[in-house]
Amino acid sequence: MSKKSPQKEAEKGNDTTKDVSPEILFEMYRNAYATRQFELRCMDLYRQGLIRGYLHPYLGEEAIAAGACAAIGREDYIVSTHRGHGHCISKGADFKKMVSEIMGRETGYCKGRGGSMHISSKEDNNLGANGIVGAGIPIATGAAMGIKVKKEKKVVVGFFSDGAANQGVFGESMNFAATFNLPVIFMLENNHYAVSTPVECSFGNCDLACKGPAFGMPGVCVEGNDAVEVYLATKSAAERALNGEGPTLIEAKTYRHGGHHINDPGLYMDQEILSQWKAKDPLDILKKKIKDKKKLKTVEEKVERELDEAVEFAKNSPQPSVDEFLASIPNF
Ligand SMILES: Cc1ncc(C[n+]2csc(CCOP(=O)(O)OP(=O)(O)O)c2C)c(N)n1
Ligand SMILES: [Mg+2]
Repeated sequence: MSKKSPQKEAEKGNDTTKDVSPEILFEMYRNAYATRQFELRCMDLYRQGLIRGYLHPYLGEEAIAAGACAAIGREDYIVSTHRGHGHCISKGADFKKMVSEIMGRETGYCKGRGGSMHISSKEDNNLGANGIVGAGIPIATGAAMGIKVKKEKKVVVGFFSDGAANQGVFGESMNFAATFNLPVIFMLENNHYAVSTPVECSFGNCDLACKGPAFGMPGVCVEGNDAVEVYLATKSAAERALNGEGPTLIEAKTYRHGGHHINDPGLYMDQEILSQWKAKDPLDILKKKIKDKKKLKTVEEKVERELDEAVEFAKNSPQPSVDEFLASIPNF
């Protein structure tokens, strides 16, 4: 199994921060910080028994959603995954509705019926998380086909990870998108694991960006812990798509900061590699690129206040009504 130093991998390339406006840097930091804090609060709520089911933290991967969503417009679409809180937040989701949904409360995005893996928000053009690995990829492709048929100037970013890239539907969607020149960006979050299976054990070629040209589209590999790199790659892929030049595959290399889900201690993870990735934390990387440290602090405090309010709101929200649920079942 290869033990390439992620730090060395990250050190390649020039500093591209000058290509990004201070407003975008702040937007990305706000969303990455909010995601980190959101996940920590959810993990705490889970351990208190206030969240049921599964919880897949996005800790360590925050820069990908923050960078990609900052590069597209509100009118553009995203499709998310089971590890989707960062995608929702970065696309503009409401914290109160998110926490409520995850806690199974009536005030949540799906009235508490969906939970962590089924958040979608029409108002943000977030077509939804998905508990079925890989299932978001054809949804993103279909949405892009819809855009093309309606002759709209929009783009779709479909997020998924390495495990999903080994599903058959990945190849079918990539081929379909390339054949019909669709405005879709396949955002492959290569966090190096599908549950406990490392990419080295499930791919003959671990540089997953190579799958782009194989299907007839560019394949770009970026440092996924650097929001600026993700932003710039997404921006140029979006321009390509909007110019009618078709889809792009972006492989953003990253690493989970823990196990697959909250109850997985991740004992199978190589601790040396994990600590190397933790040393290049996405929030620290972004923070270093922002000069106005005072404003950073203000952004952090505002996010924390809003998240605390959201948790209180969700705790005080009603559980879904059993009568309404039963009434929704035909012939019950
Ligand atoms: C079709 C399908 N097969 C298996 C599972 C069980 N499962 C849930 S998450 C997961 C791993 C997904 O790995 P990856 O796509 O790399 O996403 P990551 O967890 O790394 O974000 C598996 C196998 C599932 N939910 N759906
Ligand atoms: Mg993965």
